Amino acid sequence: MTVKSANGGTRGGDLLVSSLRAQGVDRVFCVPGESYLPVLDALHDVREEIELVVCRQEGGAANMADAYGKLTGRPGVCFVTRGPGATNASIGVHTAFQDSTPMVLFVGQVGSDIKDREGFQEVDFRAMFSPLAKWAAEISDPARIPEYVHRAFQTAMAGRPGPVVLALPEDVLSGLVAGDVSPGKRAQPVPAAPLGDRIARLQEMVEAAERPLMIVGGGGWSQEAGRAAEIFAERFGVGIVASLRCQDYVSNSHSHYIGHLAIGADPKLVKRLKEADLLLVLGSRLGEMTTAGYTLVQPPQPSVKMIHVYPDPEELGRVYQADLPINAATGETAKVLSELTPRGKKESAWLSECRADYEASLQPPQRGLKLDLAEVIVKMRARLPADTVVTNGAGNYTGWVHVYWPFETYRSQLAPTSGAMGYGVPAAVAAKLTFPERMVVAFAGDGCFLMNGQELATAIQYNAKVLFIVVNNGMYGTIRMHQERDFPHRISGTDLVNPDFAALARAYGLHGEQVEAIEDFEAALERALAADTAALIELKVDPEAISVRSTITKLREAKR
Ligand SMILES: Cc1ncc(C[n+]2csc(CCOP(=O)(O)OP(=O)(O)O)c2C)c(N)n1
Ligand SMILES: [Mg+2]
Repeated sequence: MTVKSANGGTRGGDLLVSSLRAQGVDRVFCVPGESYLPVLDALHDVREEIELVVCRQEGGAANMADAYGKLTGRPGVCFVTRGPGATNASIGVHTAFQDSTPMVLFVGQVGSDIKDREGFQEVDFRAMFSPLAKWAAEISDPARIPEYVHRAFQTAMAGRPGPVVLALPEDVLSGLVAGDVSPGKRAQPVPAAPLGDRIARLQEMVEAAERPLMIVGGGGWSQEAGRAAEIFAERFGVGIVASLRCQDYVSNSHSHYIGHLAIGADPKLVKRLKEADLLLVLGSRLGEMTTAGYTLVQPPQPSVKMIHVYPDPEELGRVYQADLPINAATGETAKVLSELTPRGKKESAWLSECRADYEASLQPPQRGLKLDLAEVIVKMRARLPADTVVTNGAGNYTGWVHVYWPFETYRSQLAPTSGAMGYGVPAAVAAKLTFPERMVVAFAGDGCFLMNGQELATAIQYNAKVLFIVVNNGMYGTIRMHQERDFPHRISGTDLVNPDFAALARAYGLHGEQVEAIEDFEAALERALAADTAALIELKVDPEAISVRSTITKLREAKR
């Protein structure tokens, strides 16, 4: 494929858009800026091929690109303007980095002729994004646009996936490239296969173990990889544990799935983890949240035997010195593992007990609340399809979603392991645009919702029929929980005075209503599902029920 030049050359903006098409890009998320007008102009010519989703804040746009990357495995693309746009978008870059999501963020930049004078909104984006992105660069010559775009896509998907940032000086976008030019080849990620001798050793170690557990997580997964991991677990009698917010990597109804590690993990699962005599860590970094602050598995030399499979060799041995490090893609490794034949099958009463604990944890205790979020989630899960995409951001409300919503299919959960508030609303809009046939539910706390609630306008503009659930407890609950634990009764900076969320939703053009008692929830849900537009249900919950397992009173008493 070549791009024909006309009137003496091809404009940089057109070449950039042709290069995006060469990468198979079908949708880009943006907030416009005068710094990249030639790109917007070029997108006008291909509006049938590339949908331009215009957002209301760059944090929303970047989170949408992250969600697109998570759902498709190909980089989500986002365009923002210079300093103010880039600083707003940086939250999405950080999330994509922590979540190993492929993403390419394009940032407008001042013209090369005035560079380094701190011109209007000028920032050194290479320096700004270097700790947040896998690669941050600035294109200096329009003729090299296809080369940079190809490398950006390749880098975003290679090894441990992640975000790439490319700055676009104005003159590069408006400059002309003479002659016919190639927009470049489509990037092809090359997943590394595990070495045979390592897999043989892995098999020996798994077969020698009495209580082996596999911890799944990280980037580069797929429905097939999850299924392969399940087959291996079944054949070798290995329990499966999900890392923080990776529950949807395997089917939670699978006989070998035993729960997930998260902030405030189920104490029974924590006990099981401590009883395990082998950990097969597949794709997870075993981060701070998954390991309860590096206490469940202690670096640098864990007391339990450990096999660590990871796509980036530099991660192996960085925090954990595993007994058997394996540098390979998780999907490739899962496939190889699923093809192994065990030498004798072990029945494990211990594993059956682990599974029984997990199943019991799905039943919420009676807390005697007028509106118990646990009951709401159980009702929603029963009513909605198993492949519903569930999104959330950060806040204690996410705890209920994680505990009481069992996931069945890969990427039915979009939730930032970076713990970034404001993720769920834009991620849900992007999910609905990516998979219009799937049900999409965004859960958000009252705090979390208002960090990107403006994207309700985007949901309406693009007819993304998302169901938003706002869990209103009148506070930044997570922080209040820590506050009451450390400084009981001394409420400082954690109370919120909220708008009427249902009325706010209606003002945006959504169906909006408020629920205060569990007996009213199901009817409200039906009305929301029947609405012609996106819908929002505000749940007025009791702030006393501060978390899945605790109350404000209990926290205060514990400190006495
Ligand atoms: C962008 C961002 N800012 C601040 C925080 C710190 N933080 C974590 S949870 C939380 C409160 C969340 O409140 P809300 O959404 O109302 O949920 P709740 O805990 O009340 O259920 C805050 C402020 C964060 N994680 N992300
Ligand atoms: Mg709250």
